Amino acid sequence: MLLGLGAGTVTAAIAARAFSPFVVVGSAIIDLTPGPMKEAVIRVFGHGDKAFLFVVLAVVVGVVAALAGVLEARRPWLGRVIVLAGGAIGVAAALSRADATALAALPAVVTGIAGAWVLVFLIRRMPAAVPPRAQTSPSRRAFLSWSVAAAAIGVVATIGGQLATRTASAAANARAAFKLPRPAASATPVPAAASFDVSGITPVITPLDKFYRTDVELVIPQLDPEQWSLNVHGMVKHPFTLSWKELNELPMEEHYVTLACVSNDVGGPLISTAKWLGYPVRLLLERAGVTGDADMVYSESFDGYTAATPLSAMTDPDRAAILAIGMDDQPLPFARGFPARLVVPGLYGYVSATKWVVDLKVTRFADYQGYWVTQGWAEKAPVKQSSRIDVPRPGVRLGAGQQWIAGVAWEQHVGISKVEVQVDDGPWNEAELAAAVNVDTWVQWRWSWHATPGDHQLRVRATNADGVQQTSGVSDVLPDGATGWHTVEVSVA
Ligand SMILES: Nc1nc2c(c(=O)[nH]1)N[C@H]1C(S)=C(S)[C@@H](COP(=O)(O)O)O[C@H]1N2
Ligand SMILES: [Mo]
Repeated sequence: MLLGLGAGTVTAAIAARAFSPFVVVGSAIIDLTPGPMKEAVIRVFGHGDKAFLFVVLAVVVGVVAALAGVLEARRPWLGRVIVLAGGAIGVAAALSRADATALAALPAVVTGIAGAWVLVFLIRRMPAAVPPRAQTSPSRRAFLSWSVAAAAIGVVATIGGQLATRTASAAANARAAFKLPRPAASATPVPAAASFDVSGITPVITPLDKFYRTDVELVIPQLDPEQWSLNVHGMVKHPFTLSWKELNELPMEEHYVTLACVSNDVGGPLISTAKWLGYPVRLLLERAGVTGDADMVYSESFDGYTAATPLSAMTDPDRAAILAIGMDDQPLPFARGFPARLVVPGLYGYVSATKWVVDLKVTRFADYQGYWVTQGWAEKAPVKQSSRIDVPRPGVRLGAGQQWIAGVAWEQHVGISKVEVQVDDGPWNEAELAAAVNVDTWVQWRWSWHATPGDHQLRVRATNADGVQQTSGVSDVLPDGATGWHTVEVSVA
């Protein structure tokens, strides 16, 4: 039983923090306990009320476990059924929580299965009958050793899992209590003219829950900001470590920046825009004093994920490369790198946007490679000029007559000056461009099409602020980003 609970607690720490078997069953008991009884317990035990509950639970679990062992030894199956029924109670308790997630029941399932399995394992190793005068027969000793080992592993796993969960909730509490500092330099507000009133068009600022996400972390890390610090070192005169408190006392800047993933296909969804709050990396590097022939900043997350960013992009006073702590007026969500991440306009995320960043090393491209570069992606990866049709959606049936063709176009840090739309093999038509928020964000466009019955191909291309037209040449996302003109097929009735 201890081993089952340990396995369940570790599962909870990894996959469903709030749903460790003890916690869900305990919470359900609290919910089911009549009010007067609850008050009596609190009166007697005060702040020890939860401890009292857990002691009672532990005793009940111990008695049930002993019973299951005795029964399983006599009648195989019966003990297992009892253990699995215990797991089922845990599942029911987990699913009854208001905040139950898809994985909420998993720790209890693991508890039941691991408990039943170890029960069978031990019973199989139990000596058939203990001769009265041979108390220390080898099989008896082996059985006791296995039992003690299972119990010990269970206790260690339970305590370890519980501690891991506690640390995680310290991070959640810290994030909930954290008030973003007011920006010393606010972003220019998004002009009304940046958004077209076209149904289905991509909003110019992406709602937080719609922002694309890519990372290699299996479980969303929850770092406690009090434990966080940023180490700035390498080819610098004055290496230093920045604490969370120090970071928050620095004057923060707000910037609207579009972030793009190199894995985004032409027309794909892996690109989004947010308002970021952070401190310029350039000023951190100034404080450190870059020396020698450094040409790269090697950023590392707490778990060893890395990115190599050109030093010039980090030190350019005209490029808002920031150590971000806020996203759309909120502390960074955990999935976005809380407490801090990098945002560098104009570079694909894999060479710039390290989340949960804890280390900046000034170095040389010749000496280090970022995580994805070792997997065959390009060393230098500026975001490629592109445009996307969002309206109409591919394959839809439209009515004949006036229809909007609309979408977004971007070349971060350069800007877009023109978007054109082509229907089938017809002429290119200049679309209307919405106001740009700034050169680091995408821009909306729309063109009013007189749709005629039949099947049609719609195609889009952009021209950047330097007059360079988006290439029609098709290239794959590997190694440094996709190119080509986004084409959508629709039929008009
Ligand atoms: N620690 C860490 N940071 C990371 C990644 C990662 O896997 N781990 N992925 C990068 C990639 S490939 C991209 S495109 C961006 C995506 O940021 P987002 O998930 O906030 O959209 O984060 C970057 N930062
Ligand atoms: Mo990415």
